[in-house]
Formats: sequence, structure tokens, C-alpha cells
Amino acid sequence: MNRRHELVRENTARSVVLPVAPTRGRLRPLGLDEVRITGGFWARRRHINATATLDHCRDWMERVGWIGNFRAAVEGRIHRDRRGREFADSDVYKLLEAMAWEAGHDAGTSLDAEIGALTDAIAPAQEPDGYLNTAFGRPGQQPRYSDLEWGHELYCYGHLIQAGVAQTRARGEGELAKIARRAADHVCATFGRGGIEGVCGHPQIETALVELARLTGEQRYLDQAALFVDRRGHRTLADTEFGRAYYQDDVTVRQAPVLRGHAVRALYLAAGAVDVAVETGDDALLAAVVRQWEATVARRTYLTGGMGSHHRDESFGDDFALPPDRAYAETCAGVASVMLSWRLLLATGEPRFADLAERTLFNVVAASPSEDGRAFFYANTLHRRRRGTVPPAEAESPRAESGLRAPWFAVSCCPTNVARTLAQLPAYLATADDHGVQVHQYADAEIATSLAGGHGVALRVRTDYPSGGNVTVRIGRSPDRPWTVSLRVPAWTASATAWLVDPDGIRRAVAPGTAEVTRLFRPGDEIRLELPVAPRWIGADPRIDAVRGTVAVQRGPLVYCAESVDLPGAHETDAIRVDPSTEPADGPDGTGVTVVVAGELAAHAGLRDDAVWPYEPLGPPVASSADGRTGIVLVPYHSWANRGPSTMRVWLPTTEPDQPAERSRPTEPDSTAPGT
Ligand code: FUB
Ligand code: ZN
Repeated sequence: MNRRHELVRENTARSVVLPVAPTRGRLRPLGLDEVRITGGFWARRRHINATATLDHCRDWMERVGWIGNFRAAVEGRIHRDRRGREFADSDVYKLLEAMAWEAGHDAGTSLDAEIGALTDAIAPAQEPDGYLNTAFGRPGQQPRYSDLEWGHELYCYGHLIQAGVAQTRARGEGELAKIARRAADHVCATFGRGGIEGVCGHPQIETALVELARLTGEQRYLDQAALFVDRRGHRTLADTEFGRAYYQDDVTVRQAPVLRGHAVRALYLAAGAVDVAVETGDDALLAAVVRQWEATVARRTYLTGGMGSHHRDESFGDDFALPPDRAYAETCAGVASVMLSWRLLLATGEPRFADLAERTLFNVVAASPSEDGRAFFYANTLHRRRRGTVPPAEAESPRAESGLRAPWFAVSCCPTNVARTLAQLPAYLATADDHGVQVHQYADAEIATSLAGGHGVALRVRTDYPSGGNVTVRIGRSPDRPWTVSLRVPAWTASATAWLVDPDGIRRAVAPGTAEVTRLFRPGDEIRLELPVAPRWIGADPRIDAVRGTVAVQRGPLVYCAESVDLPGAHETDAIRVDPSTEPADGPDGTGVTVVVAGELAAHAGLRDDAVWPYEPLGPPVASSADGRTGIVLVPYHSWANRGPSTMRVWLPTTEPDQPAERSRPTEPDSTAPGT
């Protein structure tokens, strides 16, 4: 038995329900059978995901014909009847992946039947050599692999393979896994050495093939993934109006200094490169991706964690080109960013990767779905100037950009990506190593695993996070030897003190990074982490020209925004100017944050849509409190547009344009904030 098989067996002995299962790396992930989220912010969202979003996605894909495409392929009418974009198959697979992880939490679930029904629709469409795609290759369609630039065939396989891996890990190998395996074999036979020397215009197959290698112990899937990573950047894809950087085929992964081009593609590719680097022990490749992550986080990331500022090609902009009102920040890019950071965290153990994952989860991934889990943001702007119009309830929304969440889109990659992320979310909370357990994300949770030597440990996490900053970790089970509980101290705590209280009641200040307690724990022992979540102003690097003279508010990990529904009168958010000399404060009812406006709120009232020149002398303030200091309430960004059409902004203009950046930079050395 080779090393790979041994490692597969090792992982299997501990947990099988692992979304990402590297065989090497600093930290060992925990499976969905080892971590349960039991309450709070994420439990609510996960419940809605399981009880509403999964059905919603399936119903829409039946309605718009994306599931029917498989039937049409089998019945020989696909050239006439195919619906959706060339990558529509992938959303059926992403839904299947989400269902599989969800089924992994709940043994008695009816999801097995749902997975079975969808699999039955897909299976007959697979051709004898493993090829499976409803957009190509049949009479009346373009030939297979005739459009690697835009065709998404390998991208679709990637999602199929991920679904097959999820099903096997969550429920044991079933028909879906067999379909996925046949497709992967077909890919290796067709694109392996001596085959087509190409890559897919949309990376995604790389992570999937590595995960299949991890699952099966088959080296050839890893080799194929490594081949795809190394082939990219050699200009095998045709040039486009966006340049080859659009699909990362301009420069090799090893040479690229920063993530560029289409954001989702760039992030999926980087995640796949990390997977390959970890499995092959390629430290140079890992270091290259770490450098790209650093440059991207420092210069190409929104305060929310969102990535991508070009609508035209859904891509990253130049360094510091982060206009809030043109933020694309696609939900899928948020998902992909979390995937990348998670892999880097496992590989290196460095908490900065969990910091960015937290920022992105709370302010991009959580912002996308509506409260009922049946509508979604695709793009996540940081500034909405016009109130949105209500998207069609019965038809696909044509555009990604919207002021209100839409039930479905003509390109509907985001809803199923949110679904599969929330379904696997518990696995992102904690890890283990030979010495103990590391908690990276805070939620009410139960964690049970075994350390080296098979010593069982169990912890219970209780917290009001993110509205409060108290986290209590109670030991439930502990071996008769010392071990370590590590807690991430978020980078955003840098401007105030965080405290750790050990089981003896000794309280010490802890710096951003990791706080550890090592001892012979007894069941019932408690560790407390006190994180300072008071609201604070955030300034931006002045090179982000688009937000000069503005400030934002963050409270704990949550970015806040002003929404017109919270403003007095009929004012729009563009009328706001705030006074940064007064700190933001918690609102009286505990839901929002209050900031003081600079008295001009009403001076800008009645902005005219028919104005021909966008500048005018300021009128006098016409409405303010007696002392001229009106307070307005800000709400968490993730919750905006849940109360109907509104205007919204995260970055708030001030009276003193240069002050905020000067004020905040020395006190906010947040490793995941732009410009640090
Ligand atoms: O191309 C497939 C998906 O559709 C991409 O990841 C998204 O950006 C959207 O364009
Ligand atoms: Zn998307």
C-alpha cells in the first residue's frame, strides 16, 4: 500500500464527511460528523438553507428546464429544447453537492430520495465513454471540446465530481459517485499526456480532481489536476476581448504576482493550485499562491471581503480600483475566496486566512440569501444609489446587478453556491492537530474528535457572536494527558483589547492571532474569550480613490451600512455626511449602530433625477436636532434590502476628508483589511 492509501485510510478512520481532506498540512480538518452548529447566526441560516433554499433551487431548475436538459439529451431533442447557458448542468451538480452535505448531517433525511431522483435524470445522459454534457456533442450541437474558452465542459465535470465526492463521504458510494468517477476517467483519458493539450476557460476541475484523488487514493486524478494547473498560463486558450488574463491563461500560476481576471475563475484556480501543492509537496507553488493571496487582500479586496470590481467581465480591477458603487463582488467569488482561504489555513495554520474567511462569510456569503432563503444577491455592491425594482417572481432575472435579491437568474451560479457552502459550513469552524483542537470561527457548536493516539476530546462552544463577543468553550471529554485548545483572536480586535480567561479564572489580554490554553483539562473546565465588538470607524487607504473622504463602520466582524429606510424623512443615503469625531455607538434597541451626522442631511434632500450637472452649491441644513447633531442608525450590511427597495451605502462621506484614513490606519492593523 502506498503512502497515499495509508493517508486516505488515516482520514477515513477519523472522519469521512470532509468537504476538503488534504493528506498533508499543518492542520487536520474536522468532518460534518465531528462538528455540529447548534444555534445562533449560522444555525438560522443553515436551517433556512436546508428547509427552503434546496427546494427552491430544485424547483427553479425544473421550471427553467435545466434539469429537463438531461431528459432532452436522452430523448434526442436536446439540440432543439436545451435551456439555460452552456454551464447550466453545473448548477444541478452544485445542488446535488449541497444536498449530499446536508444529508451528511441528518441520517433520516428525505434528501437521499431527492438525490436519487436527480441522479436518475442525469445518469442516462452519460455517454459510454464517460462524456456528460447537455450543451455539446450531440447531433445538432457543437462538437465536444470545440470551445474550451467558453464551453465550460470541464468546469461542469468539476462540479459533478465534487457532488460525487460529497455523496460518497456523506452517504457512501452511490450512483452519483459512479457517474462522477466515469466522467473523471474520461477527463484523464482525453486531457492527459498525449491527449488534448488544453485547459478549460473556467477553472474548477482542479479542486475536484484532487478531492477525488484524496477520496479514492488514485494518483492519476492528482496528476491530471497538476497538469491542468501547470498548463494554464501557456496561452492555449484563444485571446478574448478581455485578454487572456480573463481566464488566467496569460501567465503561469507560479509566476502570477496577484489574482487577476475573472474573480471566480482566479480564486477557483488558486484553490486548486493549493490542493495540488499540498498533495505533491510543492512548496514553491504553495508560496506562489500565498503571495497572490497577500497581494489580492492588500490591494484588490473590498471591506466586506468581496472581490471583483468590473461588471463587464466579472473581474478584479487594478490595485486599489475598488469603487463601492461599482463593486461586483459576486457571491460566487466570496464562496471561492472562502474555499481558497480554508485550504491555505489547513496548509499553514496561519489565522490570517481564517480572518478573511470570517469577513467574507459574514459580509458576502451571508448577504446573498434573503431571510426566507428564496432570493439572492448575485453582485454585492457597497453603494446603491437608486432604489431597486422588484425582480420578477416567476421569471429569471436577466441581470446580476440589482438593488433587491432575485429568486433566480439567467446565470444562476450564486444560489447553488450559497447552498453548498452553508451545507458544509460546520466543517469550517474548527480543526485538530496532534496537540489539540483549534477553533477558527465562532458559533454555538459541539465539537468531538480524537487526537493522536485515538484520545477522544469533546468541546461545547457557546456564544452570542457576532452580535456579542463572548465565547465560552466548555470541555466535555478529555484524555488523561495535557492538550491544547487554541482560539483565533480576530485581526479586527487590534484596536481594542481581547481577553482570555482560563479554567482557573486567570484573565489575560490576548493579541490578534491565536490564544492557547494547554493543560490537563477536566470535563466541565471552561475557557472564555472576550472579544471587543464595540462599533468602530474604519478608514481606507487613500489610494482607494473612490472612497477618499469617507469612513465605514465595523462592529466585530460585521460591516455596517446606512439604508434609506432608516433615514428620517424621505432622504436617500447619498444625503449623508457623518461626523467622525464622535465614535459610533450601539443603538438603543441593540439592533443597529448609531452614528452622528454632520448636520447636512437635509441640505441634500430632494436630489433631482433630471439634473444636468452633478454639482451645486450646498443649501443650508433644513432639518437637524436642536444641537445640530442628528443620529442615524446603521444596520449590518448582510441584512440590507430585506425591508423593500432602498438606497444604501457602506462608505459614509465625512466633513473632514483626510481625517478618517489618518485616524484609523495606526489603530486598525487588520490583516484582512485593504492597505495593511
Ligand atoms: O461561468 C460560470 C459562472 O457564471 C461564473 O463563475 C460566474 O462568474 C458566472 O459568470
Ligand atoms: Zn455566481
